[in-house]
Amino acid sequence: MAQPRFLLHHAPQSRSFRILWLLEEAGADYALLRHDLSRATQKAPGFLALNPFGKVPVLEDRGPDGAWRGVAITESAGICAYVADTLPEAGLAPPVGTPERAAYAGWMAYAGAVLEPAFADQVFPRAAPPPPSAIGWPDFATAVARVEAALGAGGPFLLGARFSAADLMVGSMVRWVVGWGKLTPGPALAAYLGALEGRPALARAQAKDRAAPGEPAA
Ligand SMILES: N[C@@H](CCC(=O)N[C@@H](CS)C(=O)NCC(=O)O)C(=O)O
Repeated sequence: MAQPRFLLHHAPQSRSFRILWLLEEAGADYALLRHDLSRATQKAPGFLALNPFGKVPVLEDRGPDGAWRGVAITESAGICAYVADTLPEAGLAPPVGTPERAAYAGWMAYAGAVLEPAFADQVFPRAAPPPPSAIGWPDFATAVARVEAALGAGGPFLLGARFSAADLMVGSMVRWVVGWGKLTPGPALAAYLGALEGRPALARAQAKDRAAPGEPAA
Protein backbone atom coordinates (compact mmCIF):
# COMPACT_ATOMS: atom_id res chain seq x y z
CA MET A 1 0.00 0.00 0.00
CA ALA A 2 1.29 3.49 -0.86
CA GLN A 3 2.51 5.60 2.03
CA PRO A 4 0.61 8.80 2.84
CA ARG A 5 2.01 11.89 1.14
CA PHE A 6 2.80 13.82 4.35
CA LEU A 7 4.47 12.73 7.58
CA LEU A 8 3.96 15.03 10.56
CA HIS A 9 6.44 14.95 13.41
CA HIS A 10 4.10 15.73 16.27
CA ALA A 11 4.18 15.91 20.06
CA PRO A 12 0.83 15.84 21.85
CA GLN A 13 -0.27 19.15 23.39
CA SER A 14 2.49 21.12 21.76
CA ARG A 15 2.84 23.74 19.05
CA SER A 16 2.64 20.98 16.44
CA PHE A 17 -1.07 20.68 17.27
CA ARG A 18 -1.76 23.52 14.86
CA ILE A 19 -0.31 21.45 12.02
CA LEU A 20 -2.45 18.49 13.00
CA TRP A 21 -5.43 20.84 12.79
CA LEU A 22 -4.12 22.20 9.46
CA LEU A 23 -3.86 18.73 7.91
CA GLU A 24 -7.39 17.93 9.07
CA GLU A 25 -8.70 21.19 7.61
CA ALA A 26 -6.90 20.45 4.34
CA GLY A 27 -8.18 16.88 4.10
CA ALA A 28 -4.54 15.92 3.55
CA ASP A 29 -3.22 12.39 3.18
CA TYR A 30 -0.89 12.12 6.18
CA ALA A 31 0.60 9.96 8.90
CA LEU A 32 1.92 10.95 12.30
CA LEU A 33 5.24 10.25 13.94
CA ARG A 34 4.71 10.83 17.64
CA HIS A 35 7.50 12.51 19.60
CA ASP A 36 7.81 12.37 23.36
CA LEU A 37 9.34 15.63 24.56
CA SER A 38 9.95 14.15 28.02
CA ARG A 39 12.17 11.49 26.40
CA ALA A 40 13.75 14.09 24.08
CA THR A 41 13.05 12.08 20.93
CA GLN A 42 13.13 15.47 19.19
CA LYS A 43 16.86 15.64 19.94
CA ALA A 44 17.71 12.33 18.23
CA PRO A 45 20.24 12.71 15.37
CA GLY A 46 17.74 11.64 12.71
CA PHE A 47 15.32 14.35 13.72
CA LEU A 48 18.04 16.98 14.16
CA ALA A 49 18.93 16.37 10.52
CA LEU A 50 15.41 17.58 9.68
CA ASN A 51 15.32 20.43 12.19
CA PRO A 52 18.63 21.38 13.82
CA PHE A 53 16.69 23.14 16.63
CA GLY A 54 15.18 19.81 17.68
CA LYS A 55 11.64 21.18 17.77
CA VAL A 56 8.33 19.96 16.45
CA PRO A 57 6.51 20.41 14.14
CA VAL A 58 8.34 19.20 11.07
CA LEU A 59 6.36 18.12 8.02
CA GLU A 60 7.90 15.72 5.54
CA ASP A 61 6.46 15.76 2.01
CA ARG A 62 6.87 12.68 -0.19
CA GLY A 63 5.40 14.57 -3.15
CA PRO A 64 2.30 14.01 -5.25
CA ASP A 65 3.44 10.60 -6.53
CA GLY A 66 5.40 9.55 -3.43
CA ALA A 67 8.81 9.84 -5.11
CA TRP A 68 10.25 12.85 -3.27
CA ARG A 69 12.92 12.18 -0.68
CA GLY A 70 14.40 14.53 1.90
CA VAL A 71 11.77 17.27 1.57
CA ALA A 72 10.93 18.63 5.01
CA ILE A 73 9.42 21.92 6.12
CA THR A 74 10.06 23.53 9.51
CA GLU A 75 8.37 26.44 11.31
CA SER A 76 4.62 26.35 11.80
CA ALA A 77 3.83 29.43 9.70
CA GLY A 78 5.97 28.07 6.87
CA ILE A 79 4.25 24.70 7.07
CA CYS A 80 0.81 26.32 7.05
CA ALA A 81 1.69 28.42 4.00
CA TYR A 82 3.22 25.42 2.22
CA VAL A 83 0.25 23.13 2.73
CA ALA A 84 -2.30 25.83 1.91
CA ASP A 85 -0.52 26.54 -1.40
CA THR A 86 0.19 22.87 -2.17
CA LEU A 87 -3.44 21.84 -1.69
CA PRO A 88 -5.32 24.86 -3.11
CA GLU A 89 -8.50 22.83 -3.42
CA ALA A 90 -8.76 22.97 0.39
CA GLY A 91 -9.36 26.73 0.14
CA LEU A 92 -7.11 27.59 3.07
CA ALA A 93 -5.46 30.53 1.26
CA PRO A 94 -6.86 33.20 -1.04
CA PRO A 95 -5.39 32.69 -4.53
CA VAL A 96 -2.18 34.53 -5.42
CA GLY A 97 -3.01 37.70 -7.34
CA THR A 98 -6.20 38.49 -5.43
CA PRO A 99 -6.61 41.43 -3.02
CA GLU A 100 -7.49 39.09 -0.13
CA ARG A 101 -3.97 37.68 -0.35
CA ALA A 102 -2.54 40.91 1.13
CA ALA A 103 -4.30 40.64 4.49
CA TYR A 104 -3.73 36.89 4.50
CA ALA A 105 0.04 37.31 4.08
CA GLY A 106 0.25 39.73 6.99
CA TRP A 107 -1.83 37.57 9.33
CA MET A 108 0.14 34.46 8.41
CA ALA A 109 3.27 36.09 9.81
CA TYR A 110 1.50 37.77 12.76
CA ALA A 111 1.40 34.88 15.24
CA GLY A 112 5.10 34.03 14.97
CA ALA A 113 6.47 37.52 14.39
CA VAL A 114 4.26 39.57 16.74
CA LEU A 115 1.94 37.64 19.06
CA GLU A 116 4.35 34.98 20.21
CA PRO A 117 7.35 37.23 20.99
CA ALA A 118 5.07 39.81 22.62
CA PHE A 119 3.59 37.08 24.80
CA ALA A 120 7.04 35.75 25.68
CA ASP A 121 8.06 39.27 26.76
CA GLN A 122 5.03 39.38 29.05
CA VAL A 123 5.60 35.96 30.61
CA PHE A 124 9.38 36.28 30.80
CA PRO A 125 10.00 40.00 31.34
CA ARG A 126 13.47 41.29 30.63
CA ALA A 127 15.59 42.86 33.34
CA ALA A 128 15.88 46.00 31.22
CA PRO A 129 13.20 46.52 28.58
CA PRO A 130 14.68 47.26 25.15
CA PRO A 131 13.78 50.52 23.41
CA PRO A 132 10.42 49.88 21.66
CA SER A 133 11.79 51.01 18.28
CA ALA A 134 14.54 48.35 18.47
CA ILE A 135 12.16 45.37 18.48
CA GLY A 136 9.62 44.36 15.87
CA TRP A 137 6.52 43.92 18.02
CA PRO A 138 4.51 45.93 20.52
CA ASP A 139 3.46 44.81 24.00
CA PHE A 140 1.11 41.83 24.10
CA ALA A 141 -2.05 43.82 24.88
CA THR A 142 -1.46 46.04 21.85
CA ALA A 143 -0.74 43.00 19.68
CA VAL A 144 -4.02 41.37 20.74
CA ALA A 145 -5.93 44.62 20.27
CA ARG A 146 -5.07 44.57 16.58
CA VAL A 147 -6.56 41.09 16.23
CA GLU A 148 -9.67 42.25 18.07
CA ALA A 149 -10.00 45.31 15.83
CA ALA A 150 -9.76 43.19 12.69
CA LEU A 151 -12.38 40.77 13.97
CA GLY A 152 -14.60 43.62 15.16
CA ALA A 153 -14.55 45.07 11.65
CA GLY A 154 -15.74 41.83 10.06
CA GLY A 155 -15.45 38.29 11.23
CA PRO A 156 -16.15 35.65 12.16
CA PHE A 157 -12.61 35.00 10.85
CA LEU A 158 -9.62 37.24 10.16
CA LEU A 159 -10.48 37.49 6.48
CA GLY A 160 -14.19 37.85 7.15
CA ALA A 161 -16.50 35.00 6.25
CA ARG A 162 -13.63 32.91 4.94
CA PHE A 163 -11.58 30.68 7.27
CA SER A 164 -7.93 30.52 6.22
CA ALA A 165 -4.59 29.11 7.34
CA ALA A 166 -3.98 32.48 9.03
CA ASP A 167 -6.75 31.58 11.49
CA LEU A 168 -4.89 28.38 12.29
CA MET A 169 -1.84 30.37 13.32
CA VAL A 170 -3.48 33.33 15.07
CA GLY A 171 -6.41 31.29 16.41
CA SER A 172 -4.15 28.60 17.88
CA MET A 173 -2.16 31.23 19.73
CA VAL A 174 -5.30 32.91 21.09
CA ARG A 175 -6.80 29.54 22.13
CA TRP A 176 -3.57 28.60 23.88
CA VAL A 177 -3.14 31.86 25.79
CA VAL A 178 -6.82 32.03 26.82
CA GLY A 179 -6.77 28.33 27.80
CA TRP A 180 -3.73 29.03 29.95
CA GLY A 181 -5.63 31.80 31.74
CA LYS A 182 -3.25 34.52 30.54
CA LEU A 183 -5.83 36.46 28.51
CA THR A 184 -9.48 37.25 29.16
CA PRO A 185 -11.17 37.44 25.78
CA GLY A 186 -13.32 40.47 24.97
CA PRO A 187 -16.47 40.08 22.87
CA ALA A 188 -14.69 39.95 19.49
CA LEU A 189 -12.17 37.36 20.64
CA ALA A 190 -14.85 35.31 22.40
CA ALA A 191 -16.88 35.21 19.17
CA TYR A 192 -13.72 34.24 17.28
CA LEU A 193 -12.98 31.40 19.68
CA GLY A 194 -16.58 30.23 19.34
CA ALA A 195 -16.29 30.20 15.53
CA LEU A 196 -13.05 28.22 15.73
CA GLU A 197 -14.52 25.70 18.20
CA GLY A 198 -17.31 25.05 15.71
CA ARG A 199 -14.92 23.67 13.10
CA PRO A 200 -15.20 19.90 12.71
CA ALA A 201 -11.52 19.68 11.70
CA LEU A 202 -10.53 21.16 15.06
CA ALA A 203 -12.58 18.54 16.89
CA ARG A 204 -10.98 15.77 14.81
CA ALA A 205 -7.51 17.10 15.53
CA GLN A 206 -8.26 17.32 19.26
CA ALA A 207 -9.49 13.72 19.29
CA LYS A 208 -6.34 12.58 17.50
CA ASP A 209 -4.12 14.61 19.82
CA ARG A 210 -5.77 13.04 22.88
CA ALA A 211 -5.52 9.55 21.44
CA ALA A 212 -1.76 10.00 20.97
CA PRO A 213 -1.88 8.35 17.55
CA GLY A 214 0.83 7.46 15.10
CA GLU A 215 4.12 5.62 15.27
CA PRO A 216 6.25 6.58 18.29
CA ALA A 217 9.52 8.25 17.31
CA ALA A 218 12.59 6.31 18.31
N1 LIG B 1 9.26 28.28 15.87
C1 LIG B 1 8.74 26.93 15.98
C2 LIG B 1 8.58 26.60 17.44
C3 LIG B 1 8.34 25.14 17.67
C4 LIG B 1 8.43 24.80 19.15
O1 LIG B 1 8.71 25.67 19.98
N2 LIG B 1 8.21 23.50 19.46
C5 LIG B 1 8.31 23.04 20.83
C6 LIG B 1 7.02 22.33 21.23
S1 LIG B 1 5.83 23.44 21.83
C7 LIG B 1 9.39 21.96 20.95
O2 LIG B 1 9.51 21.14 20.08
N3 LIG B 1 10.13 21.99 22.07
C8 LIG B 1 11.04 20.92 22.37
C9 LIG B 1 12.44 21.41 22.64
O3 LIG B 1 12.73 22.59 22.48
O4 LIG B 1 13.24 20.56 23.01
C10 LIG B 1 7.40 26.83 15.22
O5 LIG B 1 6.69 27.84 15.16
O6 LIG B 1 7.09 25.77 14.67
